[in-house]
Amino acid sequence: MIEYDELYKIVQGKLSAKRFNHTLNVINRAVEYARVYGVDEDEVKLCALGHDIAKELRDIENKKYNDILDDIEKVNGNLIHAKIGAIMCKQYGFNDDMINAIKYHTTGRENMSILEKIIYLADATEEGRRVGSTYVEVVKKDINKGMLEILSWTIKKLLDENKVIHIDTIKCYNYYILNREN
Ligand code: DGI
Ligand code: FE
Ligand code: FE
Repeated sequence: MIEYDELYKIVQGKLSAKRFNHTLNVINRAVEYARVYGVDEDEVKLCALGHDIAKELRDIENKKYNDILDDIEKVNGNLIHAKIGAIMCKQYGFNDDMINAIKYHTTGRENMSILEKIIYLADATEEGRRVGSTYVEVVKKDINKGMLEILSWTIKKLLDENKVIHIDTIKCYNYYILNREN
């Protein structure tokens, strides 16, 4: 697996200062959650560092990956980067759980691992996220409640903006509705 410092330089080289700063904020938030939930901090840090690696690829580079994208992903700039980022991180030696954390960090999915949830939630609740960051304490108290709150907020926003909703986003939301304890 790639060393943290090596990936740091690669990611820094691919992202604008603003997006890289977001990535650093996600690392900090993800480490906070990893400590609460007893998850391997080294894996969490690498995933957080790599999660948006493909966010600013040029269209021509994205085209190379057209075959692996579904119809919704092909037309939605926000969704493409997670799938392509997962492929790139596989090349850096990420294990399957880490690759899935990158792959599903935008939509979520049913039955996520604890690492997948931490990356999804750290991304949504880093300190630069005006609304998202208000959910930090909820996440630390009950990670599944945190997932439901963030998904519900995201889907409402997508509806308000008449955006396409990916099936994984819906499945993820339904999963937490059907499995909630109260
Ligand atoms: O890459 P980031 O901006 O850091 O964060 P992200 O990967 O979570 O992507 C953020 C955007 O993706 C956010 O504005 C919500 C949007 N998103 C999440 N699920 C869906 C979605 N957009 C569409 N169109 N459909 C979805 O199902
Ligand atoms: Fe992202
Ligand atoms: Fe992000």
